[in-house]
Amino acid sequence: MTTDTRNNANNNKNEKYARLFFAIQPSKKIQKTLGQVVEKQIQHDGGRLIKPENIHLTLLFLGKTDIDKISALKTAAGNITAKTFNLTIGKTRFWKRNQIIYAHADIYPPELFTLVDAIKNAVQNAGFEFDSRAFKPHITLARKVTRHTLVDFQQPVQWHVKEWLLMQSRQTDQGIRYTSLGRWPLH
Ligand code: 2AM
Repeated sequence: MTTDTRNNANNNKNEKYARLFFAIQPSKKIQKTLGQVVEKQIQHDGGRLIKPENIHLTLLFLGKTDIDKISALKTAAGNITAKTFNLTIGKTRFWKRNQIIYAHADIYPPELFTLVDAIKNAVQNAGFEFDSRAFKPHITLARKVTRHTLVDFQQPVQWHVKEWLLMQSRQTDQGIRYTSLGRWPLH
């Protein structure tokens, strides 16, 4: 495991809780490409684009977590071994109820679901609670969207996923900011 100490949630002694989730995050290049996919559409139809640096796929949302428990969470996560996998992202979809546009992979391979199950088991065994709703992989590109024209990428994006992260979400003056508290390689 590598710990991103720069962004350690314990740095700020005034914070007792952190809003956490596990995720995979593509390279800056892929984030930029995905960020541009619905840019024009949002300018035309309305909605709020996700900043490219915030583009990710959530594996497990934990929500409000006591910061004193983060090291136990990282220890549990560090015991997981899982395999690398590839995602080919070739289209967008509209999730009407959530009012989001998200990028969608043609196939979500079994390794992704195995990783999510391993994270769920590990954090549950370590005494953490989380929403038990079924995992529905998606990469949110825009929020507060009320209509959408589906985009088929001319050239699908190839994402080789080789690590996963523990992320903290913070509301800042500049909007939502995600920082990584830990990252673990896939093998
Ligand atoms: P979304 O993109 O579909 O909104 C950080 O907030 C990440 O956690 C986002 O990817 C978000 O998914 C997800 N998230 C936020 N609240 C959640 C919840 N209550 N249950 C599951 N995932 C959530």
